[in-house]
Amino acid sequence: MTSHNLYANFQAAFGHASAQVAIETDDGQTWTFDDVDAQSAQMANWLASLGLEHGDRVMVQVEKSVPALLFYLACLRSGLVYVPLNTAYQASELAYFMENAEPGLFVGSPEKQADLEALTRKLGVRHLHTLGADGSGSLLAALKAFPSTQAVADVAENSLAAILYTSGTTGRSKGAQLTHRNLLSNAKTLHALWGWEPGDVLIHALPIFHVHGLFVAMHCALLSASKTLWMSKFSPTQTLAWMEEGTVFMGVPTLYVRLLQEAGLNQAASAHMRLFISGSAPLLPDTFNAWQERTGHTILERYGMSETAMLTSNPYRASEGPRVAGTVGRPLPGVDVRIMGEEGKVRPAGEIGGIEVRGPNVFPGYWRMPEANQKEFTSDGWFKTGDVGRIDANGYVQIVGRSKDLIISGGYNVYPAEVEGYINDMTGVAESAVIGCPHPDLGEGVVAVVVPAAGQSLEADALIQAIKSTIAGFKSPKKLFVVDALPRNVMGKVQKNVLRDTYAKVFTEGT
Ligand code: MLC
Ligand code: AMP
Repeated sequence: MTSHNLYANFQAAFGHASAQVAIETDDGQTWTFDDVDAQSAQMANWLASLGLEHGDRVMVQVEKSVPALLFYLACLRSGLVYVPLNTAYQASELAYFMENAEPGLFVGSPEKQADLEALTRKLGVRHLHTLGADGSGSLLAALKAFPSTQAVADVAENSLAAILYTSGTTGRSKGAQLTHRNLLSNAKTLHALWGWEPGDVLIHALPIFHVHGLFVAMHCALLSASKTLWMSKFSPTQTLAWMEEGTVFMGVPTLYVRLLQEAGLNQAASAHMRLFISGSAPLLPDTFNAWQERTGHTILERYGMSETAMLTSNPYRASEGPRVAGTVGRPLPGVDVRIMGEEGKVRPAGEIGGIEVRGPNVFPGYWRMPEANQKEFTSDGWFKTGDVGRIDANGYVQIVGRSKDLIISGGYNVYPAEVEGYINDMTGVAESAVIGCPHPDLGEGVVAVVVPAAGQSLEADALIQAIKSTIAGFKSPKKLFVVDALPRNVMGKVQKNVLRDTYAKVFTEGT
């Protein structure tokens, strides 16, 4: 019987390629598949020595590095629950995640050691270790005494592999629990659907604390024992240079927009590539068309989310149909997608409604949030994505909007209610509204509209700086307007659509 442990499935794929290069970094370091297995085993043995048990959470907020990836694999092979956090989160944002997930171990950046010591001590986190992008910190130093073989833990297929913090419509993030089965089923489906083969070479440009860079990209490469060209941080020139050797690239739309600004991007430069995949945010048809014109490649757009991993994909093989701009393709094999009307009836082809999903990829629910689970799943077991769309007569899903109040900036999710909460707490602020406006580089840019408290005056730039020093930079408003009052409807609700119209051109025309 094959193992339910996701890592054991990767390990099985390494067999024929064990001495080959698994990962090569932009500073020239390499790891073979044997190295990946041995070093993740060593980390797993160290984790066991800390007394961590199956199901314990391990929270990680570290810069992108190969050891950080190996540490994720070590958690999988130990049956521990990996909880990655965006490196942009500041101290004020961290406490909530620690309190909610109650990790047995927190791994952070060496530069933040002092703050983290205070926080973990206060919140009763048993172990704190550090891991720097350059290999510094206590984690790698602690490994030396441990053997580099380990028997991959047996897990039940519904054992948790990871918790990803997402959403927060009420101002607080929810931990999406993902099981080994969720991740393995999705990885196997994408691996087959997108035609992965051992000779493939992945160009890896995304961060590794989200579904896209960690699960979609890395799981496909590991399952096919393909080489990964590993960028510490997205660089258009490095990406272009690696296209000579690479075959698959995955990016959020902003990466494609930035690559299109490279004069060297053309058919010859991308001739070795087999597949360009986009997701995490809407790919504008203009970008899709410009890419096709410049490179001769048609970007494959797919759709997913933290709670469900991938849901739909445009076709890979021409025999399965065209890749259509402005659509996210058909439901993946084994995944059901339906469009639900407000009246509670499934909508026919072509009609717009809420996108709902069911399948082995769909998470079992949010960590310790029974009310949210009650609300976000239907009584017959479908998950409500919060996205609004239609399915056309050919079965292609088109996302036309979101019922959740969410901004996607450069592929990162920003929840207006959360940002408004921080702004409203600032001195001199009466209230605020945060919206997303079209942005040529980021897709949507964060804009805040703020009303001063009675008798107070506010200065936009100073307020932006104050917000930036409190919360992650990507959530901070790029533009802020001080106004006397927010527009409201007769019910007293802020009319965000009016604000979005008013400020629609702030990033494109600067008004
Ligand atoms: C960085 N900054 C951003 C930003 N990223 N601002 C808004 N939106 C963003 N996405 C700000 C920083 O705070 C900083 O501000 C300045 O930009 C420079 O920071 P940087 O780190 O040097 O930025 P850069 O390298 O240019 O990063 C841009 C980016 C990055 C697009 C490369 O954001 C990125 O890697 N995005 C990918 C996100 C991703 O992987 N999403 C997948 C989610 S999974 P200042 O003011 O201090 O200068 C998912 C499910 C699915 O959604 O379907 O896949
Ligand atoms: P996250 O919570 O970070 O996993 O973000 C998931 C959300 O990203 C989805 O609910 C969608 O709103 C959005 N998303 C992902 N892929 C696409 C896509 N290809 N087109 C439009 N939106 C997308």
